[in-house]
Amino acid sequence: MPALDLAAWHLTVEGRVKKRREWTWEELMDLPERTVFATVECAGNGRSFLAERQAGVQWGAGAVGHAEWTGVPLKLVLERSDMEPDAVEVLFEGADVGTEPDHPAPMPFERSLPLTKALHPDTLPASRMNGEVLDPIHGYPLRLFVPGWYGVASVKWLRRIEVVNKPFRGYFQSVKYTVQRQTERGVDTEIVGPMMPKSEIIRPRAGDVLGLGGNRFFGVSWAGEDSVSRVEVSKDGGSSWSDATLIGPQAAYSWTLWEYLWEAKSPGDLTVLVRATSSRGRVQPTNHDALNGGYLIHHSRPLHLRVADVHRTADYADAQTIMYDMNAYAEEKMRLPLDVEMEFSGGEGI
Ligand SMILES: Nc1nc2c(c(=O)[nH]1)N[C@H]1C(S)=C(S)[C@@H](COP(=O)(O)O)O[C@H]1N2
Ligand SMILES: [Mo]
Repeated sequence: MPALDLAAWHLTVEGRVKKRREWTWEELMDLPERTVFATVECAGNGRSFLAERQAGVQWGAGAVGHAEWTGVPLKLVLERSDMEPDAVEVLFEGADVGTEPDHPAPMPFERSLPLTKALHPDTLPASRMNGEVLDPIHGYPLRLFVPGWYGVASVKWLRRIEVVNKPFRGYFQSVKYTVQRQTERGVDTEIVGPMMPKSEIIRPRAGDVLGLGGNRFFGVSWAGEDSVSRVEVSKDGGSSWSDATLIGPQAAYSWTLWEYLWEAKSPGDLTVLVRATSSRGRVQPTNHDALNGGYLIHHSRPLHLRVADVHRTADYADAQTIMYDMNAYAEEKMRLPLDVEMEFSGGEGI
């Protein structure tokens, strides 16, 4: 994590541009800002749940979060440098330099974006998260923020932008952060980009025992650049599905809260799955696609529960109670720096 001093800091814009420029913090802050609400997930989130172990950090479910991001649209910054007509991508460099086990030579963290995404008005070099100056760990003073894309695209400690006229193939988008895709020509390699539709059940949790009568499930679903239009719950491992109720706003880039109320009539074991459908009709799959390797882990993960022969008395049909519980949950979790189940994988890299 580089320690950056704002007085000495500047942002260089160079490459295939007519006007190379070095922005000071004050100059950049003079441009109009924009605010975007977005959910961001690490492309390797959930890796520890895969049947076949994949190299990298063994994330549990928690490498995902939602925040309000504020910054100057990248488009405005690029416009002031006047890109050459042969520009095809924009490359972003962070100030952190390091090595990986399979890359012993020191390298900065670098990722590129296609022009369409780089010039989208919601793509921001962000200076604030939830209205506050970025924490050093989240990229102070400036990070690129690419809504709807896996976290790896959002380069922290941004210090240099280079407009390039051929596709960039750096370590973090050729050796790491790629998936395989079956095409007519054979198997192609694709760079990890937009986030896939996915859901997490917040309550109940694995191993919880439900009671006879009313039971409440709640969680979140997200769908990258799309909004979530539907969430379904299965209690029989995917044979039959019922609609959950979406709560609060359904917006592009943003996760949506949902709840599902269910009357348990008899005791027994349950395998619960949840699946999201995006506004563009993309549906969360039931199984992990092996071509994704250790990335894009977005299948419906089974939650095993038991219904015991006891009656629960809580009135789970009360919407106020549900919102109250969710708010209490958010309040409790919000300020924890690392609300994730995580285990380090010795020497395997990211
Ligand atoms: N400069 C830099 N930016 C980076 C990374 C990094 O290692 N260096 N990691 C990326 C990855 S893989 C993720 S998932 C997100 C994590 O963002 P967060 O630390 O703010 O949660 O930052 C991305 N941006
Ligand atoms: Mo990541």
